[in-house]
Amino acid sequence: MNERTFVIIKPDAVAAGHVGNILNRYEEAGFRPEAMELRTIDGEFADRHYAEHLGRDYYPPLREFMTQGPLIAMILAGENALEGVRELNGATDPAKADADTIRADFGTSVKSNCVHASDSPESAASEISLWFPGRA
Ligand code: FUP
Repeated sequence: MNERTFVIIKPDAVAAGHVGNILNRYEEAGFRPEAMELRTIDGEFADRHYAEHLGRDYYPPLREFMTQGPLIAMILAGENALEGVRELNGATDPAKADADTIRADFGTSVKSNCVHASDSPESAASEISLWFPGRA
Protein backbone atom coordinates (compact mmCIF):
# COMPACT_ATOMS: atom_id res chain seq x y z
CA MET A 1 0.00 0.00 0.00
CA ASN A 2 1.33 3.40 -0.91
CA GLU A 3 1.66 5.32 2.33
CA ARG A 4 3.01 8.56 3.72
CA THR A 5 5.05 8.86 6.88
CA PHE A 6 6.60 11.78 8.71
CA VAL A 7 10.36 11.66 9.26
CA ILE A 8 12.92 13.85 11.04
CA ILE A 9 16.66 13.82 10.52
CA LYS A 10 17.44 15.09 14.01
CA PRO A 11 19.85 17.92 14.93
CA ASP A 12 22.67 15.51 15.89
CA ALA A 13 22.71 13.96 12.41
CA VAL A 14 22.47 17.33 10.64
CA ALA A 15 25.37 18.70 12.72
CA ALA A 16 27.47 15.58 12.10
CA GLY A 17 26.99 15.75 8.32
CA HIS A 18 24.92 12.58 7.90
CA VAL A 19 22.00 14.09 5.96
CA GLY A 20 23.14 12.81 2.57
CA ASN A 21 23.87 9.31 3.82
CA ILE A 22 20.53 9.03 5.61
CA LEU A 23 18.54 10.34 2.63
CA ASN A 24 20.38 7.82 0.48
CA ARG A 25 19.10 4.94 2.64
CA TYR A 26 15.51 6.08 2.19
CA GLU A 27 15.84 6.69 -1.54
CA GLU A 28 17.58 3.38 -2.20
CA ALA A 29 14.71 1.62 -0.44
CA GLY A 30 12.24 3.33 -2.79
CA PHE A 31 10.91 6.13 -0.59
CA ARG A 32 10.47 9.56 -2.10
CA PRO A 33 10.13 12.97 -0.44
CA GLU A 34 6.83 14.80 -0.80
CA ALA A 35 7.94 17.67 1.43
CA MET A 36 11.28 18.51 3.01
CA GLU A 37 12.49 21.46 5.04
CA LEU A 38 15.46 22.46 7.17
CA ARG A 39 13.95 23.94 10.30
CA THR A 40 14.93 24.91 13.83
CA ILE A 41 12.09 24.36 16.30
CA ASP A 42 11.46 25.96 19.69
CA GLY A 43 10.53 24.22 22.92
CA GLU A 44 6.80 24.79 22.52
CA PHE A 45 6.82 23.14 19.12
CA ALA A 46 8.87 20.22 20.50
CA ASP A 47 6.22 19.83 23.22
CA ARG A 48 3.53 19.49 20.56
CA HIS A 49 5.50 16.93 18.56
CA TYR A 50 6.40 14.90 21.65
CA ALA A 51 3.09 15.43 23.51
CA GLU A 52 3.05 11.76 24.57
CA HIS A 53 6.42 12.17 26.28
CA LEU A 54 5.74 15.33 28.32
CA GLY A 55 6.34 14.60 31.99
CA ARG A 56 8.76 11.73 31.39
CA ASP A 57 12.09 12.06 33.17
CA TYR A 58 13.92 11.93 29.83
CA TYR A 59 11.80 14.68 28.26
CA PRO A 60 13.67 17.86 29.40
CA PRO A 61 16.99 16.74 27.84
CA LEU A 62 15.11 15.48 24.76
CA ARG A 63 13.45 18.91 24.40
CA GLU A 64 16.85 20.61 24.69
CA PHE A 65 18.32 18.23 22.12
CA MET A 66 15.54 18.70 19.55
CA THR A 67 15.82 22.50 19.76
CA GLN A 68 19.62 22.77 19.75
CA GLY A 69 19.98 23.33 16.00
CA PRO A 70 18.49 22.71 12.60
CA LEU A 71 16.76 19.46 11.75
CA ILE A 72 15.28 18.15 8.49
CA ALA A 73 11.53 17.54 8.58
CA MET A 74 10.02 15.57 5.72
CA ILE A 75 7.14 13.56 4.41
CA LEU A 76 8.27 10.32 2.77
CA ALA A 77 6.00 8.30 0.52
CA GLY A 78 6.18 4.78 -0.83
CA GLU A 79 5.06 1.18 -0.48
CA ASN A 80 4.53 0.40 3.22
CA ALA A 81 6.38 3.56 4.15
CA LEU A 82 5.39 3.44 7.84
CA GLU A 83 6.91 0.05 8.56
CA GLY A 84 9.63 0.28 5.93
CA VAL A 85 11.10 3.54 7.20
CA ARG A 86 11.02 2.36 10.83
CA GLU A 87 12.87 -0.80 9.77
CA LEU A 88 15.54 1.28 8.05
CA ASN A 89 15.79 3.47 11.16
CA GLY A 90 16.25 0.57 13.60
CA ALA A 91 15.51 0.32 17.32
CA THR A 92 15.19 3.45 19.47
CA ASP A 93 18.45 2.63 21.28
CA PRO A 94 21.27 2.64 18.70
CA ALA A 95 23.20 0.12 20.82
CA LYS A 96 20.33 -2.35 20.36
CA ALA A 97 19.53 -1.52 16.73
CA ASP A 98 20.14 -4.17 14.06
CA ALA A 99 23.33 -3.90 12.04
CA ASP A 100 23.16 -1.65 8.99
CA THR A 101 20.21 0.36 10.29
CA ILE A 102 20.46 4.14 10.34
CA ARG A 103 20.48 4.34 14.13
CA ALA A 104 23.12 1.61 14.44
CA ASP A 105 25.34 3.43 11.96
CA PHE A 106 24.79 7.09 12.91
CA GLY A 107 23.08 7.22 16.34
CA THR A 108 25.13 7.71 19.49
CA SER A 109 22.60 7.30 22.35
CA VAL A 110 18.88 6.78 23.01
CA LYS A 111 18.44 10.55 22.96
CA SER A 112 20.84 11.26 20.09
CA ASN A 113 19.38 8.60 17.84
CA CYS A 114 19.52 10.70 14.65
CA VAL A 115 16.07 10.01 13.15
CA HIS A 116 12.36 9.93 13.92
CA ALA A 117 9.57 8.24 11.97
CA SER A 118 5.83 8.00 12.64
CA ASP A 119 4.76 4.79 14.37
CA SER A 120 1.16 4.46 13.08
CA PRO A 121 -1.16 5.87 10.41
CA GLU A 122 -2.74 8.04 13.13
CA SER A 123 0.58 9.50 14.27
CA ALA A 124 1.63 10.07 10.64
CA ALA A 125 -1.56 12.04 10.01
CA SER A 126 -1.21 14.15 13.15
CA GLU A 127 2.54 14.75 12.65
CA ILE A 128 2.04 15.73 9.00
CA SER A 129 -0.68 18.18 10.00
CA LEU A 130 1.52 19.64 12.74
CA TRP A 131 4.67 20.04 10.64
CA PHE A 132 3.25 20.51 7.14
CA PRO A 133 -0.31 21.79 7.60
CA GLY A 134 -0.67 22.52 3.91
CA ARG A 135 0.05 18.86 3.07
CA ALA A 136 -2.37 17.17 5.47
P1 FUP B 1 10.85 5.85 18.54
O1 FUP B 1 9.43 5.58 18.14
O2 FUP B 1 11.81 4.75 18.21
O3 FUP B 1 11.35 7.21 18.05
O4 FUP B 1 10.89 5.92 20.14
P2 FUP B 1 9.90 6.52 21.24
O5 FUP B 1 8.64 7.06 20.65
O6 FUP B 1 9.78 5.49 22.32
O7 FUP B 1 10.75 7.72 21.85
C1 FUP B 1 10.81 8.96 21.20
C2 FUP B 1 12.11 9.62 21.53
O8 FUP B 1 12.22 9.81 22.94
C3 FUP B 1 13.31 8.78 21.15
F1 FUP B 1 13.66 8.95 19.86
C4 FUP B 1 14.37 9.25 22.11
C5 FUP B 1 13.59 9.70 23.32
N1 FUP B 1 13.71 8.77 24.45
C6 FUP B 1 14.69 9.03 25.37
O9 FUP B 1 15.46 9.99 25.24
N2 FUP B 1 14.78 8.18 26.44
C7 FUP B 1 13.96 7.12 26.62
O10 FUP B 1 14.10 6.38 27.60
C8 FUP B 1 12.97 6.87 25.64
C9 FUP B 1 12.86 7.72 24.57
